[in-house]
Amino acid sequence: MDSKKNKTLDRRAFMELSALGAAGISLASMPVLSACSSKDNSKTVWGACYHDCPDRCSWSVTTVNGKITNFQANNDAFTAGKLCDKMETFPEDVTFHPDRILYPLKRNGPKGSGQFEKISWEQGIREVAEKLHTIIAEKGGEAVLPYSYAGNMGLVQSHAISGRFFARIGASQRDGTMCGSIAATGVSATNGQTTGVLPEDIVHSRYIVLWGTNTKHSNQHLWPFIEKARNAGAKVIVVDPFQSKTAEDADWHIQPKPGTDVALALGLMHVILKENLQDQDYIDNYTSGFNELKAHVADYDPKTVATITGLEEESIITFAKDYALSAQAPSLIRVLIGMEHQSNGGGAFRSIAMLPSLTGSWRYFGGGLMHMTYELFGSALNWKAVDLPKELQQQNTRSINMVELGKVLTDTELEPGIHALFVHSSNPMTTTMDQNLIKKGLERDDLLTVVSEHFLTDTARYADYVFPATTVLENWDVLDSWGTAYININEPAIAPIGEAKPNSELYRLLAKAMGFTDSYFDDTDLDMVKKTVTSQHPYMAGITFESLRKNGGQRLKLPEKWMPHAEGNFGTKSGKCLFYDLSLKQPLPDYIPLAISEDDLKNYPFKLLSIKKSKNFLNSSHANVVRNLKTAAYHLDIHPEDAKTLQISNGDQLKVFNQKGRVLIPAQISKKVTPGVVCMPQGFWASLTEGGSSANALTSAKLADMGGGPAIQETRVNIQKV
Ligand SMILES: Nc1nc2c(c(=O)[nH]1)N[C@H]1C(S)=C(S)[C@@H](COP(=O)(O)OP(=O)(O)OC[C@H]3O[C@@H](n4cnc5c(=O)[nH]c(N)nc54)[C@H](O)[C@@H]3O)O[C@H]1N2
Ligand SMILES: Nc1nc2c(c(=O)[nH]1)N[C@H]1C(S)=C(S)[C@@H](COP(=O)(O)OP(=O)(O)OC[C@H]3O[C@@H](n4cnc5c(=O)[nH]c(N)nc54)[C@H](O)[C@@H]3O)O[C@H]1N2
Ligand code: SF4
Ligand SMILES: [Mo]
Repeated sequence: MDSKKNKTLDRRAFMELSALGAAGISLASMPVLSACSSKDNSKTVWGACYHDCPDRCSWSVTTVNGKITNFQANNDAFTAGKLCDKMETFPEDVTFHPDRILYPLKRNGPKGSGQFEKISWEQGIREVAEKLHTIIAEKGGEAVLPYSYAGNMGLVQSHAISGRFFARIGASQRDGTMCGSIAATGVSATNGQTTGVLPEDIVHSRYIVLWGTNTKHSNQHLWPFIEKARNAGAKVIVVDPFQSKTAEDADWHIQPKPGTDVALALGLMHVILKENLQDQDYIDNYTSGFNELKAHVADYDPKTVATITGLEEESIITFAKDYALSAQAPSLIRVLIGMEHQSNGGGAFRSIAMLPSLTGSWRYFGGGLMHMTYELFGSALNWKAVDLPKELQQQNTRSINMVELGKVLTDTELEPGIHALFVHSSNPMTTTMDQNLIKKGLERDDLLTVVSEHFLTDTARYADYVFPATTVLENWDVLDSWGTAYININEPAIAPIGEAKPNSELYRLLAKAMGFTDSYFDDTDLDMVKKTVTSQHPYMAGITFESLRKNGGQRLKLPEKWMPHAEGNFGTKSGKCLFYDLSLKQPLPDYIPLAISEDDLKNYPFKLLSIKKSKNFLNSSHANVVRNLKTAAYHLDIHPEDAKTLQISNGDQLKVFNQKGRVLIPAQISKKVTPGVVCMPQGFWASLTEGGSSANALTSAKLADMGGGPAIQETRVNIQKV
C-alpha cells in the first residue's frame, strides 16, 4: 500500500510547509506544563478512555515536570491492568502525533484540497460568529446543523456546552441514530430496558451465546471473563455471518446469512416449544403474549428457517435444544450492536431478547441476556450539570436523522436548507453512510463547515475553519459507560498542546462572540464534572469527586447479586416481558425479506458487510497511525466459489461498486464468508486509500425496521477485477 504512505507524507509535508510541523516532538521531549505539581514536580492523575467502546477502561498518567513519564492501565477488576493495543500507545499515537492539528486553520484552497493557512483563535471565532449571525438572520437557526458523535463519549466534551450553544441559536437537532439505537429499541420493546446481566457475571454462565458481536475485537475486556467461565466448563457459541476472531475461538460458529437472525430466533422458539423445553412457570408469571407468540412461531419450523438462514436444519434443532437445556446451567446470550445494521435489525434484537424469558434462564445467576448498561447511570448521576438548562429544554426545532447527512446537505427543496455545519468528535466523510453524497454536500460553496478535530480527517479537509481540539490527556471530563458499571472522572495530565482547546471552550468562545451572556455558558468543565458525580443516589454511595480523583474509576454500588429479572420486574409498563405488543407496527417480530428487484439482484449479486474488522481502529480513529494501517486487514473477503466464478485470485485488485460509488480493494479468498457475501473493513480514511474512497462510499441512508438507525449491512454490490 505505497500510495497510502505517500499520501501520509504529502499531508505531513503540507503541515510542515504551513509551519505546523512544530508538533513533531517526541513524547520524552514534550515541554508541557502540568496544572499542579507536588514537591518533586511529579503528579499522577486518573483518566478514562473516551472512546465509544463498551469496556470504558481507566488509566493513570504520571508526569514529571509536566512531561508524561508513565501512562498505565488501571488495575480495577475490569480494565485489569491492560488497555487494548490501540490505546496503550495513545500519547504517541494521538496526543503527540506529528500530524496533530495545533492551531486554528482557515481554508485557502478548494474545498477538500486540504489547503489551509494558520490563523489565530480570535480571527477564527470572530469570522465564524459573523458568518453565523448572517446565516441565522437570513435563513433562520434551523439552517445550522450540529454534527457530533461517538469520537468522544465524555459527558462534558461530547455535548454539555455545545448542546447549550446550538439550543440557544435554535439550530436543527441531530438525531443520533447511528449506533445502538436499533438494538436498544429492539431489546426494550421486549424487556422495557436494555440492562440485563452485568459483564463480570458472565463467569457464572455455562452456555454463552455471543450473538452478532465480535468480543475479541470490540469488547476485549469481556473476553478474560468468558475464558474464566470456559475454564469452569462453559461452551461458547458465536452466531455471525462472518468468521470473526471471536468465531474462530468459539466452540461452535453458527454462520447464518446476514440479516436473518430474527428468523433464527423464532426458529429456536419453535423447536423449544415443540420439545416442551420452555419454563412455563416463568412464562405464566412474568411474560405476556405467550399464546400469540406460540401461534406465530408455528410457521418458523426448522425447514423454513434453514431456507431463510442458509443453516442446516439439524444445526437449528441442536442449537435450540442445547440452549434450552442449559437454562439452569445457566445460559446467557450476549448481544451488542453490530448486528443491528440490517433491515430486520430491530426485530432480531427484539426476538433474541425473548429467548431467556421463554427458557427462564433469568432465574439463575449469570443467566439471561447481556446488553448495554447505560441505564444504570440514568438516575445515578446528576445529569442536570451537563444537560440543557430549563430555559432551553423546550426545543421544538426540527430533528435531522444523522444518517441522512448527505441527503440534507444536497436537498434543494429542504426549507431552510443547511447553510452551516458544525462537526466535532465525528468524521462523517468516513463513518456516515453515502460518502459520495456527503462529499457533494461538503463541496457546496454556500455551506459554512466548521470542524473541531485532532487531525486533518477526511471531513476536516472540507472545512472552512478547523479548530484544534484537546485530547483526553488535556481536559476534564466525566465518563459513564454503556458496557460496564464503572463511573470515571478524567483529570487533565498535561496542559493543552499548541493552541488546542476543549470542545466546551470552543463553544463558550463562540457564544461570547455571538453576544450571548447567559450564565449557563459560564459553567467550567471542572464545575460540571464535580456536579455530575455529586449525587445521593444509592448507586453512588461512597463515590464522590474526591474519591474518584484519588482512586480512579469506581464501580456503582449495585446490589450484590445483580439478577434483574429473576422474578420478572421488566422495565415495561406491565412489568412483564412482552412477547406480543399491539402498540407496535409489528405486534410480533417477523422476518420480512427486503424487497429487491430482479435487476438489482442481477446487477449487484453480493451482499456487503462493512464491519469493524481492524482491531486497532476505533471506527475511523487511530486509522491514520501508520503502524495500525500496516496491520489492518485492508482486503475484501470473498468465498472461494465466488472467486472462482469471477476468476479472481488472492491479492487481485478489485473494484467493488454499486449505484452509490466504488471502492478499490485487494481480494482475499477465504471461507470467512459464505457464498454471496463479501466483507470489507470500515473506518479507513478515503484520503488514505488507493482510489480515494472507503466502505461508506457503497452504503446508503436506508433505515432499519426500528430505532431510526441505518441498515448499513443491507448493501448490495458487484465486483470486477481491475
Ligand atoms: N477494535 C474495535 N473495537 C470497537 C470498535 C472498533 O471500531 N474497533 N467500535 C466500537 C463501537 S462504536 C461499537 S458500536 C462496538 C460494536 O461492537 P460489536 O457489536 O461487537 O461489533 P461489530 O464488529 O460492529 O459487529 C459484530 C459482528 O456482527 C456481525 N454481524 C453483521 N451483521 C450481522 C447479522 O445480520 N447477524 C449476525 N448474527 N451478526 C452480524 C459482524 O460480522 C461482526 O463480526 O464496538 C466498539 N469497539
Ligand atoms: N460502514 C460502516 N459504517 C459505520 C459503522 C460500521 O460498522 N460500518 N459503524 C458505525 C458506528 S457503530 C459508529 S459509533 C460510528 C462512529 O463514527 P464517528 O462518530 O465518526 O467516530 P470516529 O470514527 O471514532 O470519529 C471520531 C472523530 O472524533 C475525533 N475526536 C476524538 N475526540 C475528540 C474531541 O475531544 N474533540 C473533537 N473535536 N474531536 C475528537 C477523532 O479524532 C475522530 O476523527 O460509525 C458508524 N459507521
Ligand atoms: S478502546 Fe476500549 S478496550 Fe481500548 S482502552 Fe478504550 S475502552 Fe479500553
Ligand atoms: Mo458504535
